[in-house]
Amino acid sequence: MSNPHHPPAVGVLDQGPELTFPPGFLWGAATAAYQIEGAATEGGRTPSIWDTFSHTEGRVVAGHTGDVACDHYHRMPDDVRLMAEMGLKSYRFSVAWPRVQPNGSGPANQQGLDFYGRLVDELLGHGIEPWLTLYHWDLPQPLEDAGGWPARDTAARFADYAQLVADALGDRVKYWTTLNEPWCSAFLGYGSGAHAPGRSDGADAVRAGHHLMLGHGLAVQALRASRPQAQLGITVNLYPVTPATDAPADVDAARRIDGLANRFFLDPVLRGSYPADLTADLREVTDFGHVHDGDLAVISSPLDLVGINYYSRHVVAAPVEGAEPEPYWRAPSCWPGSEDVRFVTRGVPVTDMDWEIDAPGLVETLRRVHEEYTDLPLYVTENGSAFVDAVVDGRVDDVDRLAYFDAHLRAAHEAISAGVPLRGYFAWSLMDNFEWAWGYTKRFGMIWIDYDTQARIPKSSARWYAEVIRRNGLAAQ
Ligand code: IFM
Repeated sequence: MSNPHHPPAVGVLDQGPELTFPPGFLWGAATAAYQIEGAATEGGRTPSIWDTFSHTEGRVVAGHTGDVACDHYHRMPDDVRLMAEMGLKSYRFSVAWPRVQPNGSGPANQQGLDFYGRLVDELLGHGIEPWLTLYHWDLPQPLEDAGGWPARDTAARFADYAQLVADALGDRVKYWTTLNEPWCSAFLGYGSGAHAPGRSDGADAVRAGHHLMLGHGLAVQALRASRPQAQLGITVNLYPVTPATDAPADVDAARRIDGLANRFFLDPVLRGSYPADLTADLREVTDFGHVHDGDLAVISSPLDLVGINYYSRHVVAAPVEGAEPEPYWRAPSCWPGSEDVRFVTRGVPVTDMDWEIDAPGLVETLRRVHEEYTDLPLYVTENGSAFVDAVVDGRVDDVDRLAYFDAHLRAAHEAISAGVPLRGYFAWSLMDNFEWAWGYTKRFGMIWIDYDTQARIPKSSARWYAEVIRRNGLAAQ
């Protein structure tokens, strides 16, 4: 086993004093529409940028697509039953924009809305709080054809779509996330091109990031007006960024990457401004002429909560001659204005994504957001790990994933003890699914999916998590 954190074995959680979480802590699991639903051409759904991208040769490992995925669209009641058996208090899912508003504009597609209506009712019927994400990367293809997120109009289209969803589901859904991980949509989608729509232009990536946040702000205003009881937030993927050494050049590299990865979104949304050092770093890339008067006031519209997705840490250094080729998320084109910063591998244990396992980084991240940015309730809206799993005698004993969750839940508890108003935690992911450019080759789920038969097998981590939820905590080590 490659993970140094050895949690108590499944079934022996009953010993020792408890690390108890606050009453009402929202224990959940998360998924996203394109990653699990399948039924890509059913019920009036039209193509998104991920349909186009995954059907383009060479974009996704082994030519995998989300056409069928976990077939959740047809198996939804069974999947909700599995959630209930785990004792989940909440389920975070996303709505596929092209399913409910084909082509990204115009009237709603009732069949699409009905699917999510049935999902919400099924969840509520099992006592599970629905947590709805409006945008988890599936932009309707016609909107991309009209310019995509680098085009300002896409922000207005997003707010219209948000309103359609709120009109249909706002009577039953309390928790709303506008965007999931806008860094990925902007910098992987339009910077490196590793994600859909696969474009690669630094200025477009920066514009996309701004218009995503503008769409978020417009959607918040629309939802706030029509659904005043709703709890509204955004989900950002954050990383502690550490310089490899104390050398000033390494410290400056960390400042730059922190600017692009974290502060690019945190500052506009929570402070209503772009950081001055970031705009200076991007001077060669864009003059920020796409930022109109009043945009930042819209972007910083008041929220009720902040969602944080945490997976790993970035360790960076000043450039050196002849640096090695980098994995996709370190590609220079992801980091306009900082292309020559070097990402450093420390040799600590990694997941199957090659992401360093760094649970203390979760404490750092949560404390930073609370101490530097906001008193709002925080939620870990995603945290999890890919590992290579195997079915042995009908069971999947995913000890590494279980250890990852265990270590990060201890970190979450530590953050709460340090005063962070952390109100919930969503494991990523409920089930194995389509891991974007990696297709089905990376497994993040607590539930194993057999993609040939669509059989589901709850892994050891699912049973362990069920026990954590039942006792609202873990045994202290
Ligand atoms: O699978 C993704 C998810 O869609 C967004 N957050 C990170 C996960 C793991 O890469």
